[in-house]
Amino acid sequence: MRVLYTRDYGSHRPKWEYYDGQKTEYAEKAERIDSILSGLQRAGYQLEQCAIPQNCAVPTSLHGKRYVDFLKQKCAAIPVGGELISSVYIGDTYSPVTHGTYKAALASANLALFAARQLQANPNHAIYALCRPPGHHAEHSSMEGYCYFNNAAIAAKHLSKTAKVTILDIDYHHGNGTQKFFYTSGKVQYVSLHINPEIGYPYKSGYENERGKGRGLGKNLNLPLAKDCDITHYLAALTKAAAAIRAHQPEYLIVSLGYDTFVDDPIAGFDLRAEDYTQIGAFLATNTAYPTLFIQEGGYNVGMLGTLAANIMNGYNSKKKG
Ligand code: SP5
Ligand code: ZN
Repeated sequence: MRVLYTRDYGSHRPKWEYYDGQKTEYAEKAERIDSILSGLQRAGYQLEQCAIPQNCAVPTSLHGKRYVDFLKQKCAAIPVGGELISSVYIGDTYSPVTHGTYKAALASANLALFAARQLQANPNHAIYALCRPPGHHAEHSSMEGYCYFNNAAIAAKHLSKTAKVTILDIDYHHGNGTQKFFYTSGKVQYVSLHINPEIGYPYKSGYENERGKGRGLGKNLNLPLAKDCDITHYLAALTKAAAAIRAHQPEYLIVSLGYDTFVDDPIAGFDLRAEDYTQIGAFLATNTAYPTLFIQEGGYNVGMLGTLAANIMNGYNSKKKG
């Protein structure tokens, strides 16, 4: 298991988010990645810092050029400490634009792309890319839900030039952006476990009857789960996910990995315990044993993230062959 990160995650530090007229502390903190890095280091994993060049690839393979330019220009114009919370291309109240947002988002997207290339070069070594900001809510021309560029989708698009790919999304929230990008694709399958969107963010998508369209028909699988979902129900859903993935026969698996399924997550409502992540890791290594790229998405209990990350990776490595 290789662990890749870039230092640029720290340049995006919004202070506030807004919900139902209330201004609250921004949950998607830079310290999340600090916690994961130290948890993985404590557990004995080597951390590989990747230098992402300033002039790295702009993710116009998926996102609109005007959208990317908007983000770049707004970031350059906004003073340090400022936060733009509402404008065109800003899809909700969880995705403010700050001076350092473009730098961090671009590095996060490029880390995902770099990690995908590394996996192609050496498919036997699973990779965990500590992307921040996260990506799965970001759409073609819309920043949403703490997400600016869709890191997992960018990696999947690259890998799918030569291979069939599955994205398994185990963040607490449905990845509306990722689903949308590949909704008509027969090559990239999207499978997601998440809170029932009737009661949880992003509300607008993630329903069971969204099964894909055209060539993508049958390649989109949503497994919405009830509030307080525990490990028994979670593993039952993962078993359905694994069967669907086997039917697609992917050459690569991308796991959109969120820890907001943890019982003490401050913004979510599942009932998974720290030790359950070891089981999830072991389950994935056993039942979805493809060349795998883990991409960091959500998870907001900063103090516990390091433990949860170490548990899932230890579980994975305990069962991984080769
Ligand atoms: C990547 C990711 O996990 N994005 C999640 C964005 C969802 N943010 C909305 C959370 C809504 C919280 N509602 C108020 C909770 C009060 N305790
Ligand atoms: Zn989430």
